[in-house]
Amino acid sequence: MAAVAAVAASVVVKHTFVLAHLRFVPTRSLVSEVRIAHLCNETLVTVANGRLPGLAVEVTERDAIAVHVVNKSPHNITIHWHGLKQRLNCWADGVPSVTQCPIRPGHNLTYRLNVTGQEGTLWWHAHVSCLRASLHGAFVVRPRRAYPFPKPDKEIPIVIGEWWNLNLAQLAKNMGDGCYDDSSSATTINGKLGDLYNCSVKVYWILLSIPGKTYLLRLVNAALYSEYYVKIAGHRFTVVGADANYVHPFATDVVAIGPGETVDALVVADAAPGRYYMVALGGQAPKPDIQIPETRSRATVRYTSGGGGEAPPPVAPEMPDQHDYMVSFNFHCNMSSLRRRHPRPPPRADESLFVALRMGSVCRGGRASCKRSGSKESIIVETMNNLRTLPDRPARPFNFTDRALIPWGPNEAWLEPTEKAAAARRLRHGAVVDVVFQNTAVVDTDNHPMHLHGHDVFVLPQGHDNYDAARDAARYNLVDPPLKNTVLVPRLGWAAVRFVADNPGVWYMRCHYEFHLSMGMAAIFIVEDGPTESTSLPAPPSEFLTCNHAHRLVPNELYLKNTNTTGARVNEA
Ligand SMILES: *[C@@H]1O[C@H](CO)[C@@H](O)[C@H](O)[C@H]1NC(C)=O
Ligand SMILES: *[C@@H]1O[C@H](CO)[C@@H](O)[C@H](O)[C@H]1NC(C)=O
Ligand SMILES: *[C@@H]1O[C@H](CO)[C@@H](O)[C@H](O)[C@H]1NC(C)=O
Ligand SMILES: *[C@@H]1O[C@H](CO)[C@@H](O)[C@H](O)[C@H]1NC(C)=O
Ligand SMILES: *[C@@H]1O[C@H](CO)[C@@H](O)[C@H](O)[C@H]1NC(C)=O
Ligand SMILES: *[C@@H]1O[C@H](CO)[C@@H](O)[C@H](O)[C@H]1NC(C)=O
Ligand SMILES: *[C@@H]1O[C@H](CO)[C@@H](O)[C@H](O)[C@H]1NC(C)=O
Ligand SMILES: [Cu+2]
Repeated sequence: MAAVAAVAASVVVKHTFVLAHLRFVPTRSLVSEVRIAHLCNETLVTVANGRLPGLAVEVTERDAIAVHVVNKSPHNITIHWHGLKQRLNCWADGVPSVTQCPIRPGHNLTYRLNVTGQEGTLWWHAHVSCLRASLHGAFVVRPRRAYPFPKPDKEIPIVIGEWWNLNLAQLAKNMGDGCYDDSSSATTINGKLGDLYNCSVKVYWILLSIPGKTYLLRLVNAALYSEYYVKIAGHRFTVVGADANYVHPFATDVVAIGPGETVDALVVADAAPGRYYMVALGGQAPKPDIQIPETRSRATVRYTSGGGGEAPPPVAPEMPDQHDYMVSFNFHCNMSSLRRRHPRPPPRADESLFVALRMGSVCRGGRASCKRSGSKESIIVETMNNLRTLPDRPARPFNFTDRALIPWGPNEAWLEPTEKAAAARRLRHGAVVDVVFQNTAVVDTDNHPMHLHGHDVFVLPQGHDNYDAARDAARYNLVDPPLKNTVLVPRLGWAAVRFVADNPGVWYMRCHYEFHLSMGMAAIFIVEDGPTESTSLPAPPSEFLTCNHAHRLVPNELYLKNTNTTGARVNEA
């Protein structure tokens, strides 16, 4: 009876996404939500339903959702439902050539989704290289019962993104050709550039705060390139969730959010009535690493009783240094899961992987040897230990976080050689898997937001420098580690995660910096079927059975037959 009641209580939410090409026309006046001024120029972008960001999908936990995607753009498209666990439903995960064939121009596809046991903020985005910069939106899952904190008076999605003057298909092509010199033209907050850019809407009002009320900000970082530090002058955040899992509430004046991450934070409108800037500042590794121009945008928070024509200028927050990566490290270390809502991790792992995240280079034209260290003879790639089977450890360990390797140059050329390979690893159903992601100083020293599809991971701890099993495994938090789908692996440090491989299917694990992904920082976990029908992956929907009507797909083997993943592997020669 309980099961029947649960089904009866859930609602089928239906959405239609019409993907189209829109030309944003420069204008200096804010006439409507869609006529946005973008840096005094016209750029052709692909968007859903004519909006940037796209529609926020809003559902209640346990709803069934059907999203009908009609592709009227000239590109092959898939839509990934970022962070949805997609239990027994990897077919709707939206990874081209891994779980489905892309939706070709003029074609359409219905994604059938369920959200069970997840509450908070997720998001959706195109899973075709750089097009996700304009094809994305929030995916809000409200609780069926109550929030584990006082009910907010209002909820506001805040999607941080990037605007590119460069055509996004061209950007993807440049990356495919080994060119990583492009950088975004502007940072956006809910698609708006704010008042720091030319030809932009002079002011973007983000809230109309009513004194004393509590607002739930649902923050999403949809950017291709940058982690962001977010502050609101005169206000503090109480972080209550991340990646659609509740965290033990903690107060902070700055939110650090990596690409692919989401953060739910309460803000009380308790400042003096007036106007306050909300600023999103892109963080980056300090010199001598290669630098990109500073990225920053701002919106204005206004109280209903404040801000008339002659009002004083908005108060600006004091932002951290864009190079102070400890802001991000501290923020992420302050997360722990809300114990009354989430389970403890299993006490021990069945399998342990040590994955060194690093760059390398491959010779152009498939040659065996070439000049490295930035020579045109080689292409820079990203690697994850990579062998065809994603081995347990890197083939050639080195002092991963040796500062002498910064900046990139001839002194690390010997570490560069790698090869292209597709990295996949089979996992037994129910296996408890530990992955230690070790960041390295080879070529650059970015944080890496590592995103696993189909599962949340417990972030046991993170630390600086080289992981030391004898010392660090003893410090694992097995009581209340936060549950995430994207773990930010700190620069010159490491993060250890644990997950239960209980969702049969083919699941992507990738870095959420788009240029790192395009350079090959991706691998596949193939989770085997369990012993019963209810632990086995059903057959794919009939419309998924063919790519170009060429070959029939077999569950769990789609990836192996049809991969175009470009994981690189360490050359052991
Ligand atoms: C507008 O875009 C074109 C083509 O990308 C470029 O040549 C031109 O410099 C841009 N103009 C401005 C004002 O940014
Ligand atoms: C779309 O993908 C198909 C393979 O599924 C390929 O043949 C075709 O060239 C692609 N079209 C575009 C516009 O990229
Ligand atoms: C979706 O595709 C089917 C089969 O190709 C077609 O019959 C139908 O008209 C399409 N629907 C829309 C809304 O484009
Ligand atoms: C989603 O849930 C509904 C109701 O429980 C069920 O009928 C449907 O098959 C589920 N869909 C998927 C894709 O799992
Ligand atoms: C705005 O335009 C002026 C004049 O063209 C230029 O000097 C300035 O650098 C531009 N500012 C930004 C932020 O692009
Ligand atoms: C939590 O954040 C504060 C700053 O808000 C920082 O001082 C502190 O070190 C952080 N705690 C941990 C465990 O990192
Ligand atoms: C690794 O490099 C760091 C920083 O350059 C250095 O402090 C440390 O001693 C090195 N460790 C080993 C084992 O060589
Ligand atoms: Cu990365």
